[in-house]
Amino acid sequence: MTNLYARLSTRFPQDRDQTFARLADGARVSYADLDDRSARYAGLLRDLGLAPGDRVAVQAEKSIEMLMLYLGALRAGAAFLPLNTAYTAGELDYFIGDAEPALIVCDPKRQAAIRQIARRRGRAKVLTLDAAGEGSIASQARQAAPIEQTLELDDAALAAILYTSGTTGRSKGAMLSHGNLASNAFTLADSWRFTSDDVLLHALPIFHTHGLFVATNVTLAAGASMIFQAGFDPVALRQALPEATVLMGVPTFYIRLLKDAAFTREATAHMRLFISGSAPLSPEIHKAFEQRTGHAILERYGMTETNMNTSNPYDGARRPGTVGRPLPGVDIRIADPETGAEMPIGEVGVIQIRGPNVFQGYWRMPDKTAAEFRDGYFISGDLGFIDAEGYVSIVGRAKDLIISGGYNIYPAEVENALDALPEVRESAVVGAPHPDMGEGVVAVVVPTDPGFIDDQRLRTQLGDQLARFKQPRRFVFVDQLPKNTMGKVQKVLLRDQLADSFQSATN
Ligand code: MCA
Ligand code: AMP
Repeated sequence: MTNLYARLSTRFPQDRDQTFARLADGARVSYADLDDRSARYAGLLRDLGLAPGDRVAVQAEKSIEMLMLYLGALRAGAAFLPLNTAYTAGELDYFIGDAEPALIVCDPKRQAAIRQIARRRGRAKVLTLDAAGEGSIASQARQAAPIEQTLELDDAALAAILYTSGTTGRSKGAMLSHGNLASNAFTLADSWRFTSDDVLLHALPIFHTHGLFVATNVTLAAGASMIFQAGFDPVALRQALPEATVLMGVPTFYIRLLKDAAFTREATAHMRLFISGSAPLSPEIHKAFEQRTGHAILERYGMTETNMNTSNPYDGARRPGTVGRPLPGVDIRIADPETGAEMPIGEVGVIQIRGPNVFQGYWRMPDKTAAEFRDGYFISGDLGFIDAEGYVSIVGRAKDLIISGGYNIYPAEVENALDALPEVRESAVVGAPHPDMGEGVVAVVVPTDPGFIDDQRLRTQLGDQLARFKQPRRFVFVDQLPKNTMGKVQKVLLRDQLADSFQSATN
C-alpha cells in the first residue's frame, strides 16, 4: 500500500466523526466528510478521463475544497500541480505549456484568460473554484460517484509537481512521488510528537510544500485536526491560539506576531509547539519570542525538491541560528563546492541531501536533474556546516536566490523581465535585508537613456509579467554595473552597497 492517501488514512481516527478541520465560518469538516469528499473528487477526475500521472493544475484561493481536490487527486493517482495565486497570465502560460495538464482549476475571475492559454497550449479542460470553495469543479464533485477504491500505486508514482524557479530564470517542475511525501509526513509527525489531540493552526498558503505537505500531511499522518484560516492575519491567529496546539510559519509570521502586544505568555499558554521554516529565522527573533512567550521556536530546513531535511529536536536544545540535525533516514553531507570532496566538521561547504524524501527529478529535464545530483546526493545550493553535535547551520547560498517572506525569487527571472523593457539597457537584481520579509528585492538599473529615473514606468510594465512578490521594491539607477574582469556583475559588492535599502522600510 503506497498510495499516500491510503497510508495516511491508516492513521485517521477510528471514530471518523472526529474533526479534521474547523473553518473560519464555524463549519466543521470531519474525517468522514474528508473521506467522502475526496473520494468524490477522485471519482470526478476518473470520470473526466484523467489517467494516473495526468496533471491537475490548480490556481485557486485557499479553501478546504482545494485540499479535498488535492486528496482526491492522490486517490485517483493524478499529479497535483498547485500554482501561486500571485502568478500572472504570462507566468501561467509557461507552467501550463510545460506541464501540459489534463485539467486546470482556476478562480472564476481568471477563467477567460486561462481558457485562452489552455486553448493555445493543449487540450486541458478548465473548471473553477473560488475562495468560498464554490465553482464548477465543486458542484461537479458533489454530483460525482465516489471512487470505490483508492488507486494502488508504486512508491515512485508521481503525486505532485511543484515549480521552483531556476538560476537561469526558467522554472523547473520538481516531481514528488507518493513515497517521497509519505516518508516525510510520518517522519515529521513522529519527530514533532504529533498525536490525534493536536490542533494545528493553519495560516500558510496551500500551493507550496510548507502549507500543503508539511502542514496538511503531518496533520493527517497523526489523525489530528486543524484550524483552517484563509491566510496570515495576526489578530485571527491570536484569537485561535487558546484552541490550538501547534503553529507552523515562516519567519515573517513570528516577526509580525511579536509586534502585537497582546501576544503574550498567557495568550500562548495552550500551545505545545511553534515551528519555523522556509527562510532563516534570526537568533534575535528566536530569543525575543522565547522571552515573550516561554516557547523556543523549533526551526527546520527544507526545500521543494527534498521536503524537510533537518529539524531542531523536540526534546533537547533548539539552537537559535541552526536548523537542527538531519531527520531520521535523511543523510546530509557538506561538500567542497569546487571539488565535491566531503568537508570536515565545522567547515563551510554546499549542503547535499540523500534519502527517501528526495524528489524524482525535474519534469522533462533529465540533464538538469543529473547535473544537480552527485553520488546520489542532491546538491541543495545552500552553504552551511555541521558542528560536532550534528547541528546544521546555513550560512549563505551558492545559488543566486532571494527569499522574501518565505517566497523564493530568482534574480535572473526579474533581470530578464527588466532587460526586455526598452527603457533598460541592463540590470542586476539583489536581495537586501528587510525587517519584515527577511529580504527585499532591489533592482539596479542602467537605463537606455542616461538620466531616466522613472521607476513607476518600469513597475507598471513589470505588473503584467511578474507576480507582485517578485517585483523590485526599490529601484536604483546607475551609469554602469560593477563587473569583474570576466564581465560578470559583482553582486557581492552590490549587496554590500545596498544593505541599508530597507532600514526604515515600511514597504
Ligand atoms: C505578499 N507580498 C509579498 C509577499 N507576500 N512581497 C514580497 N514577499 C512576500 N512574501 C506583496 C503583496 O502582494 C502586497 O503587494 C505587499 O507585498 C504587501 O502585502 P502584505 O499584506 O504585507 O503581505 P501578506 O499578504 O500579509 O503576506 C505576507 C506573508 C505571505 C504572510 C508573509 O507572503 C506568506 O504567507 N508567506 C508564506 C510563504 C510560504 O508559505 N512559503 C513556503 C514555501 P501590494 O501591496 O502591491 O498589493 S515552501 C519552502 O520554502 C520550503 C520547502 C520550506 O522549507 O518550507
Ligand atoms: P524552496 O525552493 O521554496 O523550496 O526553498 C528552499 C530554500 O529555502 C532552501 O534551499 C533554503 O535556501 C531556504 N530555507 C528553507 N528553510 C530554511 C531555514 N530554516 N533556514 C534557512 N533557509 C531555509
